Amino acid sequence: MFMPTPCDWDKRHIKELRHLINEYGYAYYVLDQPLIADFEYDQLFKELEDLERKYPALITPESPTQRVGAAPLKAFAKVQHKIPLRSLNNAFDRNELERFDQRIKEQLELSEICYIAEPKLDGLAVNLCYQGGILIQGATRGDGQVGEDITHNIRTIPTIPLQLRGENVPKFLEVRGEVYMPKTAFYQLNQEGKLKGERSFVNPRNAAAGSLRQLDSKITAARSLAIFCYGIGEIEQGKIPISQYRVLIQLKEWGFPVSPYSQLVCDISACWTYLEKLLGLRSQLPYEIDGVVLKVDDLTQQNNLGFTARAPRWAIAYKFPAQEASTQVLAIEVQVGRTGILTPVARLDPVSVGGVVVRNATLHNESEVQRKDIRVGDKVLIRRAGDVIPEVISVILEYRPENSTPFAMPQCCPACNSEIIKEQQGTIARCSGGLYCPAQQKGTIRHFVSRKAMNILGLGEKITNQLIELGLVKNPSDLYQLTIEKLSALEGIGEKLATRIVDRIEKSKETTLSRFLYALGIREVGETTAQLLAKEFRSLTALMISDEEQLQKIPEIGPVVASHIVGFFCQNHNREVIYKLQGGGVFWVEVDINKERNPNHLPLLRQIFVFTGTLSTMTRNQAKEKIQTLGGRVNNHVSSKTNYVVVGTQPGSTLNKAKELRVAILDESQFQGLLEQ
Ligand code: I6G
Repeated sequence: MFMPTPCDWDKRHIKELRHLINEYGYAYYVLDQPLIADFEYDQLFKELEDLERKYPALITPESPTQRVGAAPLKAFAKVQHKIPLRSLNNAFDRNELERFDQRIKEQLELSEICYIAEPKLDGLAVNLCYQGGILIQGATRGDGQVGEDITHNIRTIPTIPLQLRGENVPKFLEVRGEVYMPKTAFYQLNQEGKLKGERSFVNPRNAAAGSLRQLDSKITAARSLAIFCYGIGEIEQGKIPISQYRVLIQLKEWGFPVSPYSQLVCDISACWTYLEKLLGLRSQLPYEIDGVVLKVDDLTQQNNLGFTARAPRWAIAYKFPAQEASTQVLAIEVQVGRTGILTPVARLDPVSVGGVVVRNATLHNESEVQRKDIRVGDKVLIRRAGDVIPEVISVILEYRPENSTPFAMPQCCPACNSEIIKEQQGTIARCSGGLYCPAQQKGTIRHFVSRKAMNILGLGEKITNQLIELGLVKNPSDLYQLTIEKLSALEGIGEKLATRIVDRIEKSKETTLSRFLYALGIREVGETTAQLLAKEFRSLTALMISDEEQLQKIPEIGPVVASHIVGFFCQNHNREVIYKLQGGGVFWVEVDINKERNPNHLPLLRQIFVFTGTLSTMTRNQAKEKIQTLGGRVNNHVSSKTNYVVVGTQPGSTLNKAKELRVAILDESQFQGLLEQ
């Protein structure tokens, strides 16, 4: 086979390309400050790949193109760690932290100690070895003395440097860190697994562990793993920093990602403040943390304190309340939602999870219950993460009662006895009763009066249920026929409250087209789609007479949403409700079409924005209004259709997702600049 010979220019160019790719990758992944546009980065990468394909003899293991290995391994080799990876002692309350501080002060005979507080990621400890600055080995912690060689998988994690940056490169170096899977990647992985009928991972930590223990590195490469590094093990012919704070700076200079939340705290009460702050942030972080690690900052002091057999004396892990707990399923009930979907819900023996008492957990749908084989009487592991509804992760089969039976969905709607129709290969069960079904009526009314819809405050669940059960309200238009007399006849409502509710119903009559469309509760038409439809059609009549083809001309509207919209307006009873609502006084101001359609007024026409984090110069609603007046839209979730993600302080997982999808990222001042332009 003909092998072209590289000239000096090719060799220099390959070196230069690798350097640039590493620099830009470091700025993007580690510093979070992209220096070039994504497509420019992709072009450089492709250019390097082309050259390496042309001159394979010039490929080196540390080249950024060489992260994913070719042949899968047969087994993992064992690795003896040069310096053991120890455990940490745990603390579960403030007292234990204070005792830790006291012990250290006594042992060092000092009255003041400076600590460094670092988030404790719920991931997997790994050890990375660098020889002459080149990554030569990555290993799991194992039992602390002997781990497994997972170098081929470690190399696929984009934020782990294959070659150290900077000046101070030791002859040999061990770096310790925690590999984790971001929450979004975890949910996506389980979602994809579910579609393929695979078992789901219990939590991001298990998913990260499963991904690192793959013999085929191509699988690991597809799993979006990341790392935060926190320590140095063995170091040969290199300068050892004088404090943990300096260790973190040095790690960053070598190119390792280091948690942005690490902080020096100079007494135990400052540590407590840090801890409470981080606990508050916990649900917004794009990855799971299970506590805070507190370390004596000064490395000489650390040396003087030394180790017990198991753990360093100079560090402690404060554990946050668990997000998982075990409890018993007392019953499985089936709820009927606004659109008739039946959802099985587990009623649980109340249990505290992360400081909150959990009584119910969603079981999603029949096939999910069958897949996990959850039965009444089972002891189950449940999980509560952030604002997400608690979920049953798995059944602890050892405790299953002998006489338990598998769960089966009811044959008829539990609220109205109507026939149940199965959709989407049987995964969705829907009541066919429509607005005849009281459960769907209740859901419809609750949605109609909700804050983002008609915003009728005071009409809570109890009152709505009574109104429906007494037959006073069957559909949203009946709300506008309510009087003070009718309302004050209900249980628990005096004349004062009735007057207030009637007043609020009256106020809700003046609304906007988008709110009204959202309030109608058309399937798949959420707040954003409703705003989109209002903007595109300007009038309700125009939308009501539109067909699926016309609707699908709007880029965000696909065939399913289009068919739900057309289907909704085709139904006589829906049209009747709309006319009655308008007859009852509901109105909105039509927009001046000519002004809005002039593209000079709409420089952000069809541009989709997503916000993450807190803006300092305006509220999100103010920003949203500005974007909308310039023709743009604001969505809640980032997707490949998003044009810009605007990042404020303490951004959430959206930022990572935006990076994954390579969506343009604006900080607040860039966003301001765009608006002013
Ligand atoms: O397992 C660990 C997680 C995080 C650690 C650790 C850490 O610091 C942020 N630090 C030490 C010293 C050890 N394990 C032993």
